[in-house]
Amino acid sequence: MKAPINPLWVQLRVLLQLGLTCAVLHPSLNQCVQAADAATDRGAPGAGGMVPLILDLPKAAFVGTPPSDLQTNSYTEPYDPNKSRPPMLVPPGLKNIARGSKRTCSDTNATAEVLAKLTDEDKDAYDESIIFLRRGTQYVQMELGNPHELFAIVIWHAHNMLKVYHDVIVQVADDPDFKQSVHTLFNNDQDNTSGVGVGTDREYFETREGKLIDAKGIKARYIRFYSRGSTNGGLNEYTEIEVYGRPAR
Ligand SMILES: [Ca+2]
Ligand SMILES: [Ca+2]
Repeated sequence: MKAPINPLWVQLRVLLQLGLTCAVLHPSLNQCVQAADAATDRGAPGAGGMVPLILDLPKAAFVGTPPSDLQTNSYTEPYDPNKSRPPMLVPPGLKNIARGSKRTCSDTNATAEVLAKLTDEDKDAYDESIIFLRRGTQYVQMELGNPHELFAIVIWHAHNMLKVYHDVIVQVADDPDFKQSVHTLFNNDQDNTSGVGVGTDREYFETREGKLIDAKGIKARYIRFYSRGSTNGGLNEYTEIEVYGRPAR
């Protein structure tokens, strides 16, 4: 004789099946994301000989949504994990010229060894992958040696949790003191608390995708990256910066 079916057991079995389905789906979803990343590698030249920018993205470090008490500004882009970034088209043959740059920083405690982590290709969200700079408005600066044409810049501050960085400003110039031919490529300091100028760009949540900035082929020898802490604290963090460009003709 069959034992009577316990309704609690039925509910438990449904939950277990759902859990298994998610466990099976999850790695396949991840593979889809990886496949989408790799697809850009095979991008064929499009109109005008431009090609999709190839980016090697780190693994996501978190899932979920921002806590309800996270203080953002009216000019912060809402967090949307389902929104994928469209590929950026760039001229073919660009290199990550940040790797060969000479790096300096407004925080004089940051040694050359520490600053080397900005371009060591480690973009993971582990503590040891992130460098920590002093509180307040700070910048890291790259000297490219000779003038270069810049097309794309990608910044990963820290994607170890959902946070929004303040006063993210990217400027280029022809001199190390940023007095000659200064151009602002990105500025989300809309209340000008860093005093570099009123920005018109939006704040954004840090993710594994980093922040991609279109530099539109501007010629420059120096690049400066500002920030002023995040929704998670006053310290300034960086994981990696990539700059795609080529020597100016
Ligand atoms: Ca790094
Ligand atoms: Ca600000």
